Amino acid sequence: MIDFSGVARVATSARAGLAAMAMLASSTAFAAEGGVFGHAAPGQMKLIEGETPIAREIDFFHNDILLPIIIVISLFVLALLVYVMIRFNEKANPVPSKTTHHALLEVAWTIVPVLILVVIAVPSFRLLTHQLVLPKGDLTVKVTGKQWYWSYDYPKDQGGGFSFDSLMKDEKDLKPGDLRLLAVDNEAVVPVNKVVRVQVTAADVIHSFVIQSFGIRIDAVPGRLNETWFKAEKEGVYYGQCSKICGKDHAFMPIVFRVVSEQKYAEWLASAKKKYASAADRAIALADASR
Ligand SMILES: [Cu+2]
Repeated sequence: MIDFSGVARVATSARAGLAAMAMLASSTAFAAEGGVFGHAAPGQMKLIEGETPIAREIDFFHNDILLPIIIVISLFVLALLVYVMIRFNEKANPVPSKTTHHALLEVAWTIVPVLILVVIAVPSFRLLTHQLVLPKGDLTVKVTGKQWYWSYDYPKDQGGGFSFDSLMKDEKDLKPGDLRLLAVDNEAVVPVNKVVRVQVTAADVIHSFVIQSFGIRIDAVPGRLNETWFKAEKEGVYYGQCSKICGKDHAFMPIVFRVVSEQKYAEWLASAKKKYASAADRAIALADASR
């Protein structure tokens, strides 16, 4: 999905001119590298669209199984209520029946909901199994929730051996193409079409690591390592957010994963190793100096 917020701004702002054109140009350049996924669109009614097999299964379960059943049940209950109001009001039915039990009716309204739940349980358990039985991973990334940002660890045996913090960009630091409240200073990067295992924990309070386009929602709990996975099939930028009320800046700890080709990932690994290793060295040097 391409971000059209830049286009909307052109239409509404009289002094948009050059700045907006620059924004459009850069967002098309951005789109050429892959899509932008996981942010709400203007007027959006449905879930954010899924971009992995699991996320699509969630979409199917919600849109094609749960929603039709919910609509039918709601209409049925509404019809019963309307019927009761018309047929059994005081005027239409002055002498009420004294019936208190009806065996067949009671059996029916117990059995029918059970059958509905059994029908829902089959795809529900299948989906849960696909989510919770982790396939063999090509790559593991460890994510730690902190008040109020995320830290990412790339293990050494996979060419990593560094970690970095990822903080939301201030409004004044936004570059063209950056989404307000979603863009971060350091994005996590993963290769396309690889099974990425994500280990999630927290350092202070409970957070929740959610990237809806990946179909991931998992709690980040201090002292506990939760694990989930995704396999991104398209290159691009995927946005997520902390989804547990975790403190005053809960709304300002977005998650950004950039999915790139394998070659670009290798390039990023090499540069990230230098960038974040030197940052870690500096921190150690500072700590030593302050002793
Ligand atoms: Cu949080």
